[in-house]
Amino acid sequence: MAKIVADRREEKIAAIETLDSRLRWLASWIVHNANHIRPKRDGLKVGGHQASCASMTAIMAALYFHALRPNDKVSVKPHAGPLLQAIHYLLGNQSLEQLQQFRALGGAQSYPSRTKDKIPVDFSTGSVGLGVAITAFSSLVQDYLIAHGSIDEGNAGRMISLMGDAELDEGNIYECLIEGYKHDIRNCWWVVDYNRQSLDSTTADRMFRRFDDIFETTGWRVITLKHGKLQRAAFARPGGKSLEDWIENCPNAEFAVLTYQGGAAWRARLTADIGGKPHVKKLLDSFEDDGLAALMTNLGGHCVESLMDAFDSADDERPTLFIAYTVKGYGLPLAGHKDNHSGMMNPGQIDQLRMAMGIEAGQEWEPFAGLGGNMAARLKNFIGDSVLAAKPEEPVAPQIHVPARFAVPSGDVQSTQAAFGNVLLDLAKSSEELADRIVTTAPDVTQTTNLGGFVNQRGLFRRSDVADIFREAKIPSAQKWAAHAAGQHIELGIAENNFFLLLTSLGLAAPHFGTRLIPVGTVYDPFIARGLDALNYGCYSDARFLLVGTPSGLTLGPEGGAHQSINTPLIGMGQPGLAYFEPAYADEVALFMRWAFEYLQKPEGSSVYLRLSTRQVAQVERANTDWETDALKGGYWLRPPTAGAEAAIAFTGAIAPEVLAAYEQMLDDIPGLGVLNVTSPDVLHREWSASKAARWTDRNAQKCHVEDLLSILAPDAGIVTVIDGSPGALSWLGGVHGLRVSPLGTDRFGQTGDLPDLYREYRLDSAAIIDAMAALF
Ligand SMILES: Cc1ncc(C[n+]2csc(CCOP(=O)(O)OP(=O)(O)O)c2C)c(N)n1
Ligand SMILES: [Mg+2]
Repeated sequence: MAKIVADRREEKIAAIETLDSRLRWLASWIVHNANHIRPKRDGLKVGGHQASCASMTAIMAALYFHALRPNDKVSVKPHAGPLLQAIHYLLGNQSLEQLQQFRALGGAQSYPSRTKDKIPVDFSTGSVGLGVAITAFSSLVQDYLIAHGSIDEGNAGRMISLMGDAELDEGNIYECLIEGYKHDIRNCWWVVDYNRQSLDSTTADRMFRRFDDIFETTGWRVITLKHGKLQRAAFARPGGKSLEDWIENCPNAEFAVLTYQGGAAWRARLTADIGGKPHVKKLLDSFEDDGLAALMTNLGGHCVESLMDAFDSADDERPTLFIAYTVKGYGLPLAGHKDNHSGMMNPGQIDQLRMAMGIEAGQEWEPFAGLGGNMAARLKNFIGDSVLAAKPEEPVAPQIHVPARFAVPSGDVQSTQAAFGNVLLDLAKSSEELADRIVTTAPDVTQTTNLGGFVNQRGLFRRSDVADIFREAKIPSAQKWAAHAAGQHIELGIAENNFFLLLTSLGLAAPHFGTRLIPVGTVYDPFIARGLDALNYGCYSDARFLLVGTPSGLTLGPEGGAHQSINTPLIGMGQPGLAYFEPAYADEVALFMRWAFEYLQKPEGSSVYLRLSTRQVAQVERANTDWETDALKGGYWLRPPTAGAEAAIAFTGAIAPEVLAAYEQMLDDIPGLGVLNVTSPDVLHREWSASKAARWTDRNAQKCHVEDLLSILAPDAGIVTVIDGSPGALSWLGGVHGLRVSPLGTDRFGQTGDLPDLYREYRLDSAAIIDAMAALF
């Protein structure tokens, strides 16, 4: 019995080793084809990373064809994209055409992409570090869903990152470790392709071993795979200890140089350094040059058996870091060269590799070429029987009902931030399913962004209960801060990267886990910039969430220049996958939130960003709800102009009172003057530019809201635009019908002050609006 099991394991190792080299070939060939065979029209290098792929073939073969469980999700380092493509090609999930079009329009993407690739991609990658940390947050989301009864504990998958070692330089990794420790994350693996090379060069030796400490400190188990079984066998032989010690002390750069130079160089160097020690010469002499090179590069990350053993040994839920020593470019003539990151084999070198693989010319794309009929058939079966082959497609989670209207928070004078908190509070008190699916989060700004009401109702989330010590001590506080498994607010420390990655993970719960969550995250508006790449990453992954940037702008007054956001409207406009709205009034907040909860569930929808303010603004009387349709399209006439009017003020957000005051003062002089409330510079501009593009594409020409809105004005009318933010967010309005514009807004750093002073200084007050209008005429 034991023998049969052992034989099966031997067979499995042999199959995975064959896959290992097959993946090395296919990834090399995909890149080679794109660069050297596919005709080029622009003379540009296509690129691709043969060395980064070769570094990781055994790791990926052992993970996907041995360790993977049905519910595991894997994030693949960007530069190993071709390997993931090759794996799915072998499985029959990827077409030859896609591989031949690698890095071409419509073909396999350079880096794994959830939205653009035809193969299943669990996590997009590209911006190093983010694709790693996302797995930790997804394991937290999985725990949330387990605690809330949506996933059976027994069905928990592992969230796995296959990462490059240079990703360990990204600060977001450590922010994530700290947060992960606080939340006691589990079922998370990071496997480091520890080739000790980044893009520029070899990495510093001084960090050696420090990573163990850092990860262990934050609750991770660290498993280091330094040596393959060939090396371990050699170390056990006479003289082996000296060899082991030599490797242990060899600096990264020198190891890389010798790897590149090959067997003879290894021999010369080892002989010089340790040849005089007992038995070493005999040990070295027992290997031919090629054999010696193979021995010296037989690191743990290239040894299928060691990898399988390591993966098997982590058979619990503890987060685990595998440091798998590798050689960048392993098995290729590029191995070890410090410039190999974007280095590529030339046609002669790829030919040699092909011949070494036993693949005949013309058979390069044949998945199992050169293996012989029996072996090919067995390998095909082996792949077909794998867990990966049986993985179902991502689920499509049902949509969650959104009530037809949200009640408008009452109050004649309100801020949009308070209104946001009150709408959420109403929901929290309701029995709507929507309310149960909302998950709120904030990077240590829960209370100051008005999430507190929701949190008091719904509780903080922790896998195990955490008491509210202040409450138990009967110290008065408006906040209930107890945490439990049913809680719906995930509190984060101040780290905006973590915040956006958590929003991303929550926003992918539907496709990842089959349960839709409605994430709502609040952040101080200026600090969106701190997590901007992670926000972009979330949007690129098509994660769906409601982002609330608040408070914003100079309107923050005494908080001063370090907290007053200026260019976030441009971020809102420029960011694909994120619809930006900036309401002025509480009823707009209720309208946009309701719309957002629906829109972020739609297949063709996106995430939504609300830019809010703490400024108390007198609310306007509404005669009816007619304004709502236009408000959702990006703008409505708050004070409609008369036909042929000579002027209008177009504004966004919290400076509404200054705008209305200026309007009152100018109305006598400018009869028919209009006030346009631009609720979304983003949606308005996007639709305008799409409608212009439509005439050149095959899409049906769209009707354009901003053209409609402005067409009522006289052909030579003037517009004053005003926003508490970059004036460029609105000044483009003049281009729609060629109207003259006088743009107001902030394009200098803010400073402390009260609102009258600041609005005067930065020309956001009604006097400035009137001056700007006068300048137009
Ligand atoms: C945020 C970010 N900065 C820079 C780059 C450019 N870049 C791509 S790969 C790389 C180094 C990768 O080294 P490593 O992670 O060790 O990967 P490997 O050696 O396995 O190729 C850099 C700097 C990037 N993709 N993302
Ligand atoms: Mg590296």
